[in-house]
Amino acid sequence: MTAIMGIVNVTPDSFSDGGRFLDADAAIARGLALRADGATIVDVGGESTRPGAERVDPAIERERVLPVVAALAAEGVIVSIDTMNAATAVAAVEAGARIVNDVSGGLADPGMLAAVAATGADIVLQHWRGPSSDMYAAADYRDVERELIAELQQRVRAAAQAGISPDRVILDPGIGFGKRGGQNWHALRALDRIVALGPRVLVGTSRKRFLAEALVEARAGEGGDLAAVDAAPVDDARRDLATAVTSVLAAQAGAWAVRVHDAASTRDALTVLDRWEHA
Ligand code: PMM
Repeated sequence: MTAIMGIVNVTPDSFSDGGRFLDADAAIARGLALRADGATIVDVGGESTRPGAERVDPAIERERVLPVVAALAAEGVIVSIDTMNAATAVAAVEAGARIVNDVSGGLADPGMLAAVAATGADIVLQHWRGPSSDMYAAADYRDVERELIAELQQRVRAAAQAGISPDRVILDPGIGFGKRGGQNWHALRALDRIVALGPRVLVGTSRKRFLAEALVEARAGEGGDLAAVDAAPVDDARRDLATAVTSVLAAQAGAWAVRVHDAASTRDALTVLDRWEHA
């Protein structure tokens, strides 16, 4: 069955949990609660990648994440570290993380791939075209699906050159990263072809803006007011329901894991899929 990666953002400005888990103890408790709800992996991040976000000092990032990584790993949780900094990745693996989740696919820090190669950890290579501070500047595609696949293949080759074999690689289409609303649906349509590349595939749609936009558009009808997404935010319950549906679709396309804020709703949805497929 497709695995669930639960999200613990240890940041003051994350768009999804608004800094509620800044305190290390609260973040650890959140990680354990995610496991109880069905997450077999917990992804710990100390730097927001929200569109428009500025970079965080790597020392502050490490201060935020390392106690959480160490405590969750000591509890037997499979921890992944969400970072674009090689030094943070290495320190987190030393603290017990088994997966490095680099949303830049090794592009933000030129030392990342070699550093991870030496640790023996697995690495998530996400599709990325530039920093969050200028996220949509690169959202210019002729053919989203074709370009996405070519750029992911390029990252697999770069990882191999740095000494990371494809069986240690997890590919991610980078939903919301350098992609506007509709482009995200095209990226998801390419999932089965991304799966066919060989490495495991992770998909992160959880609570993202393109889902909220779709829900608002559907209610407003054609020509609906997209500014309404900001004016009357789609609440987390509705976003989690939409996320659970995308989790099922990703699982059907062959995804190895889905990255979510609410593990319980996605676990229920994946359980229904499992019964459907194995009746
Ligand atoms: N999305 C976010 C952060 N990290 N990592 C991976 N591998 N895939 C994603 O889609 C992804 C990520 C942004 O979402 P958040 O701030 O709600 O965690």
